[in-house]
Amino acid sequence: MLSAAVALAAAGAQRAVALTSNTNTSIFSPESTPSRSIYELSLFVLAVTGGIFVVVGGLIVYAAVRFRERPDDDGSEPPQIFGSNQIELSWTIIPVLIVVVLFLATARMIFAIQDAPKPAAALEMSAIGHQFWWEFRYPALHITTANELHIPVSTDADPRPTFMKLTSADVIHSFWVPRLAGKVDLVPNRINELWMDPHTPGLYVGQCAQFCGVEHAKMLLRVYVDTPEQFAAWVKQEQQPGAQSPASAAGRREFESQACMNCHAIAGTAAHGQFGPDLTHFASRKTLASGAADNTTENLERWIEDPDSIKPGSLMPSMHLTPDQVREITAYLNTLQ
Ligand code: HEC
Ligand SMILES: [Cu+2]
Repeated sequence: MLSAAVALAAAGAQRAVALTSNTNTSIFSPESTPSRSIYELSLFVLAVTGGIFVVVGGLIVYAAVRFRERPDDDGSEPPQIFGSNQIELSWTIIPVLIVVVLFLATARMIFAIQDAPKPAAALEMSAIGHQFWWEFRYPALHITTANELHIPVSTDADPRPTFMKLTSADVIHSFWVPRLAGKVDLVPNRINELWMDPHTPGLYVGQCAQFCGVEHAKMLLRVYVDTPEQFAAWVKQEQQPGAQSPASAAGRREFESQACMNCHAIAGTAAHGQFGPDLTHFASRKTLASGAADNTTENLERWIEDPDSIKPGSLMPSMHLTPDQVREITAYLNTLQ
């Protein structure tokens, strides 16, 4: 009985750890140089403002206690003092100095992050925001993918930072994976930049941080930081056309004869649409529609039947397909590893 309870508690704790380690979006556990600089600056600002809070709060408490009303008070006002150059100068100059220090520390850090040199081994790629999903392109590697970003781990021995250019196809979005880098907006007709050099492989999550329409809250981000071997394998896989089995030929025909192909691209097929996510390796993604649901057969069928049942207001229409058509297309998409 007791051991069962202990086992249950342990399982619960393990699950909690698994959940927090996968969904940690705390700026207080940085894993990359820019986010660490931001974290250190935030501690400095917290220390300065915390010090001010303690001094001001302490003086108020001291004054309230020291000068409280006592039974033997005669009820008269204490002596009133008007004008003191010394006091007025000190409460002007000290805050100005504090603000100048905070400003300089922040400006120095911003410039240090922006001016970081780009090593030859850096990975260059770009992110394009869409309502309500992310497009990721790696021009030098000839890869286009969506929603789940893969980048290599960067260590002191083998530095491979990722330099990202950001823009938008429609409205302003914002890329924020708090453990990896500061928040950077994706603005139409403008290219912003950010870089990150994650030191530990794993999954880092984030989300669109600028309200961009009804489904903004379901525009999540997953960044997989791969070991060099994993990353090389991922690149190799992405450069192939999606594996397809003869058994899914009916689904492929269906996909190519519906409007799907006007909005989606699948390398090696007639589908070259650009409006929606590239589906060439859709089955290798863990989630569907920018993290709106797990990528399972059940969810995928539901999505194809009626995207709004998972993401109300998404820009993919329901195509009113028959259950057979949905099943065939789902089976086909599931082969796109
Ligand atoms: C009018 C354009 C349009 C048409 C037609 C369309 N889609 Fe989409 N599709 C989109 C958009 C836009 C998204 C992204 C939605 C989001 O995440 O908010 C999407 C997302 C998806 C996704 C999820 C992709 C991912 O990476 O998570 C799948 C799968 C998908 N569509 C399959 C289909 C299939 C199958 C058809 C045809 C039956 C189809 N789509 C027709 C625009 C379209
Ligand atoms: Cu957005």
